[in-house]
Amino acid sequence: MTRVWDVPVHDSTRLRDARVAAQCAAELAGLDRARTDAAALVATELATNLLKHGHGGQLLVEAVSAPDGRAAGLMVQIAAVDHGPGMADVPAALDDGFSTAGSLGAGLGTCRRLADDFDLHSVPGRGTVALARIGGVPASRGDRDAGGGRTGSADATPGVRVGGVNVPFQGAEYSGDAWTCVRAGDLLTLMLADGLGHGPDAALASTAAVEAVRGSGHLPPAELLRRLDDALRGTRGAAVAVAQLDLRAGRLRFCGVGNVGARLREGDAWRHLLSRPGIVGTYRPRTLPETEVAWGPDRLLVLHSDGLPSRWEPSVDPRLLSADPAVVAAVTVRDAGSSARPVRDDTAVAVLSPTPPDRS
Ligand SMILES: [Mn+2]
Repeated sequence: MTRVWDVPVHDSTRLRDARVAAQCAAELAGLDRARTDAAALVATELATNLLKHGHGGQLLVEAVSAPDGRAAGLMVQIAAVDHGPGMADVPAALDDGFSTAGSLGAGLGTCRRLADDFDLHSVPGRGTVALARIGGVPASRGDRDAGGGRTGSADATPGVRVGGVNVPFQGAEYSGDAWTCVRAGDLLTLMLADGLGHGPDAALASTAAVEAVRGSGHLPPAELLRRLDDALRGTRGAAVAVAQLDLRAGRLRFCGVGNVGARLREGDAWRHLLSRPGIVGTYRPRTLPETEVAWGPDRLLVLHSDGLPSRWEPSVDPRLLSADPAVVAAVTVRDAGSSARPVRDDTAVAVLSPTPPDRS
């Protein structure tokens, strides 16, 4: 089941919770002592940063798959989300020693050095999302310091990255939503499942979907959904979206059942990819038509559960095209929410995005 630590950070008493969350997620991901310590330090730094620069915010910690589709191990993902004043100069903020609050300026630079993946998106007046992933493989730190992303992985997925965030309803331990990504040959399959309702029974349904997708990444989306329909019998059922990118052909195929959202960015325009009514595991639609579109460097795909209001507005910030996909997901959740329209369900957002040229 998707365990998420949702830590509200509005005073220094929560710094310990941030650290403990990272340690628990590291245990779930099977990290060794050194990487567990790194995750705990990054969580503490990002939480401290929320207090110092963001007027408080939210720290989301979970164990996730690697963004390049590598099969090996889970990573600890730490997302710090705030509605604070933002940063006018992100590169300067990432330099060790820089701080607008006058102390602990080494924080973000330290996070970037310790983490396998680090990204920061900040808009003055809107807020900041800082995202770090810490994995168990101490790969190519020298490469990263030289200015690239993580490089040299033999089975890295060229040209595309996946990532997401999962926010349980009312800070619950488990989310009824889940997403995963599997690679089979040239096919990269992204699946997002929203177990009916929320709570543990919803989490059981979405977890069954994640498990059924593993080892089925060679199936086309519609066929995969039929397999999921069998796998989810006996559970409460789920709404499920499947997007499959053929990396060689540059084509994206989509098929969804139930109330799940899918938005595709094509250059400056966004379009909805439509799902069929139904409930995977309970009520299967008679036909499962697939939508097929071209994929390219100006494309971005957002899959989301109905915790996100259906009328959410995609950000037009061009920097998000080159941002870490989990940053895109976190910004989407943050900017779709409002105190006038409280969330009534788990919210998961998973994003497929092009890899910027300097990282591929
Ligand atoms: Mn839901």
